Amino acid sequence: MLKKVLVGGIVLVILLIIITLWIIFPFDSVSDVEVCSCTEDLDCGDFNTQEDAQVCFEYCGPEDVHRLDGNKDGVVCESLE
Ligand SMILES: [Ca+2]
Repeated sequence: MLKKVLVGGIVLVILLIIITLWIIFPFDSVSDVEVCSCTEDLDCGDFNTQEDAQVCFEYCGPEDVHRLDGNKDGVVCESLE
């Protein structure tokens, strides 16, 4: 009887740990690969290609959080082309 309660308690603790981990690291964060940081201040120099900068701009959009599009034509970092 006591053994059953003990096993049940351990299973409950393990389940609680798994649920806690789910809350801290949700599954979608694994599949939702971060293209770039939208909070860090990035410049065109931080990207290897214009395409990379463009993808980041669209990912963080619609605001130009990194101010990569100086002339506001929707194309960022023309200098990298
Ligand atoms: Ca532009």
